[in-house]
Amino acid sequence: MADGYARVTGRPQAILVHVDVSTQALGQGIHNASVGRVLIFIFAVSFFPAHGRWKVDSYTAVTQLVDYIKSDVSITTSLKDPKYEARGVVRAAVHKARVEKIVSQPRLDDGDGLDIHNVGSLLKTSVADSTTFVVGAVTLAKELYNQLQRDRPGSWINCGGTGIGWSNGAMLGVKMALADLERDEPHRSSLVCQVVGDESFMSAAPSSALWVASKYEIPVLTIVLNNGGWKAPQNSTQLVYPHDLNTNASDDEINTSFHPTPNYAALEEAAAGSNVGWKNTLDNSGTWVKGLRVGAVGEFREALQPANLRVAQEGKGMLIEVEVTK
Ligand SMILES: Cc1ncc(C[n+]2csc(CCOP(=O)(O)OP(=O)(O)O)c2C)c(N)n1
Ligand SMILES: [Mg+2]
Repeated sequence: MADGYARVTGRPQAILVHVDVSTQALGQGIHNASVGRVLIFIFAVSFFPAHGRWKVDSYTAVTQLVDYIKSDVSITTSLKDPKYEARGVVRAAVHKARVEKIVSQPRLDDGDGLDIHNVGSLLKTSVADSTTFVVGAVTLAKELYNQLQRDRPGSWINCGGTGIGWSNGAMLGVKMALADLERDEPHRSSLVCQVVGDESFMSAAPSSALWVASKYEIPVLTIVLNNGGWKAPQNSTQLVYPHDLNTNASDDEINTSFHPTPNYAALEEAAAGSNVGWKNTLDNSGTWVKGLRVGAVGEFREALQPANLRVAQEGKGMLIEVEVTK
């Protein structure tokens, strides 16, 4: 954007980016701007001071910690103190209460809106346990995770860092990898379901990923969580400025709104070369992909049935845009 602005006006625009992921995402733009001798001010910012940083996957970290605890006599002796057993009992009770609360959150009458508890609960009960979720759900990820209650390792795949726009491509790789692994098991074909925030979806050239899916017939189900744009920056700003103007600012005022929102369902079909928008017909029964928009529990429930059939059994593509309520 700043590049195009400067080319027309000759004046530089300023852009603010996070260090790390966003500066990496800028790479190609910086190259183009520098070769084109275009003026741009780039401010790379980070708010995360740290005493140290280590890279390790959670399984390895927990295993190392447990091994260390078990092998250290002074720790194992202290752990025999009854206060730790009492603490264990309390923790078990807290966990039970937490799970009960999660289960009590969805409101699943047909006319109810689609908050993230409802979305997660409907997904959990509508798709097979063998489903692999590829997730780029940002502010909605925690509640989604709580509702889905995945207990099979590898059935919830999230990007390692904080860079958005990872899941459109990743879901295709996940599906292709699973298809390879399942090649000798003719009756198994796991559903791969991408659940992605609207901006995370848009920021990663969705038309390319969706076109690749249709071209090479990689059957995936995409759920776009349309919550009107970016929510994460508003949340982060409030953590830094809990009492300032931002607290009552609308999404439009802080420039994070996606209204009017794109038509994600049509985008899915258009990317795969359907006639949507070209011919005055909504009949796309013959196309490889299908896009739908849902705004209530009953509609989502209804959409998930053909989604399962289409993607898991017929091996075709589908996208469901969910209008998420708070
Ligand atoms: C490559 C990259 N660019 C920018 C950001 C900064 N960023 C973090 S979350 C976010 C918005 C995400 O929006 P959406 O996917 O709709 O999720 P929501 O916040 O609505 O839950 C942005 C722009 C980032 N993390 N990674
Ligand atoms: Mg969003």
